[in-house]
Amino acid sequence: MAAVTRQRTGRAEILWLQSMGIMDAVLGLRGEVPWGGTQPRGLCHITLTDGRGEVIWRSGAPWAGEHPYLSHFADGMMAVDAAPGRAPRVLCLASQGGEGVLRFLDLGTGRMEGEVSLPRNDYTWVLCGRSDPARGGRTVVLTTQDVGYYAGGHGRHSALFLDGEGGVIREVEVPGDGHFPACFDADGDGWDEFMLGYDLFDHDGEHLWRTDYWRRRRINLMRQHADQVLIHRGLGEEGWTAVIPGSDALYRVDAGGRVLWRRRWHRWVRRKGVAPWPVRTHVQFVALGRLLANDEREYVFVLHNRFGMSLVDLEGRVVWRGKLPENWPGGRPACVEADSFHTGTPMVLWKNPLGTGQDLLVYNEAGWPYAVDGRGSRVVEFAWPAEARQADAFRLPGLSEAGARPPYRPDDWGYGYRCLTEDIDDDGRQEVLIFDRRHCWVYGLEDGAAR
Ligand SMILES: [Ca+2]
Ligand SMILES: [Ca+2]
Ligand SMILES: [Ca+2]
Repeated sequence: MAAVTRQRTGRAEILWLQSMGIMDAVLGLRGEVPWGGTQPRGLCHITLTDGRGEVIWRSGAPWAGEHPYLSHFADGMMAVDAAPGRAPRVLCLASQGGEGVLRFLDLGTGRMEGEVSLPRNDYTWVLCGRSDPARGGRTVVLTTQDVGYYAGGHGRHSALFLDGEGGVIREVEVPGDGHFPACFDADGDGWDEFMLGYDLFDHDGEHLWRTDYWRRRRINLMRQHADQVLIHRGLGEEGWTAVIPGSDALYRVDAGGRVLWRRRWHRWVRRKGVAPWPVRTHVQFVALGRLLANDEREYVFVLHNRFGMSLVDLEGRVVWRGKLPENWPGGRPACVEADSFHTGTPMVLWKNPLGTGQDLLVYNEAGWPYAVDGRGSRVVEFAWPAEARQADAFRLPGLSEAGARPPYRPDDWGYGYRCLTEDIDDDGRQEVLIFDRRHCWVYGLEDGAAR
């Protein structure tokens, strides 16, 4: 994963994490790699670079294996904390001998300042919020990713509330929590709250409320976990709402936990010789912004787990439905089947790149990224660099024959690309950073043309 910080010098710097991701990424493989145990454990290598890619420091040993390593969902395993009156630091989830740990590093030097043992090894997200802000206090919240469908899973979702030094405050059950929990000041008092799935928690882990729809219903962890909590504050509006892709439905929830609307979709399954039948789409991820030209309203772009995409307005009305195509200008690697990706962060918002007020979406789930508007029209293409070709570079042992699939998801082995949008040269306009495990390519717009 990669994360941008400005906490050290005020200028944009990028933290790069090499990690196995959740539970040492043994999920789905039942602890074994098919070619005989070359998958290492406990990889946690962090590099800080400046906006031009110059290395400032490195921490831990980089991956040095002959073959690619398996990494699953490391998207939220690192956070930066800049409490007033103290040096900024990096918080990172890792594992040590198969046990979960939380590490604290000095952001200035990369030096490890401390490490606390965790009761579990399936935490995937680290959040750091303000607690007792007058004294620079912090609450650290770790959430799990285990809903019982991975080998070795515990079958329940929980979150661990820690103080700023890693001391345990309490552990809470969060049955509907999936990915992308939110940390924000929900009531404007300067202390941060945490929305984990359909539940809002106070700074000390006290449960404040559950979204009303789920107060008297039982959440099916497979079908109804919240894959994302997107907190939205409208321009000039007081308060906030949450947009939650909840697996089989999309919700918009107000600041009191009331569902403003809930929308579901279906798609038709067609098999030879039988009548088509409908199944629910998996509402997996959303992005929110001013996504249409000459329209100041905001819209929600919905990804249905590669089965399609929708655009809805803030009232839940569908404006557009379609599907963004795959894009492999250098040729699709043989083992990557169309639609096989299922990345944690399939899309990022590109704020006002054209200077018109309209936002674009950089889509990175199906090959080389490109930028679209809210109706899926391709607006910006990023010039293809020859070194981005992955067909042979990522070949795995035993998979030399064309078309062979690697065990588990190809993107977990490094196929495909990830993206970030950030103003890394401080000129007031966001650049697009496209990266894989070897390279990062930076794109910007100058008078509407890629540079
Ligand atoms: Ca608060
Ligand atoms: Ca509070
Ligand atoms: Ca810039």
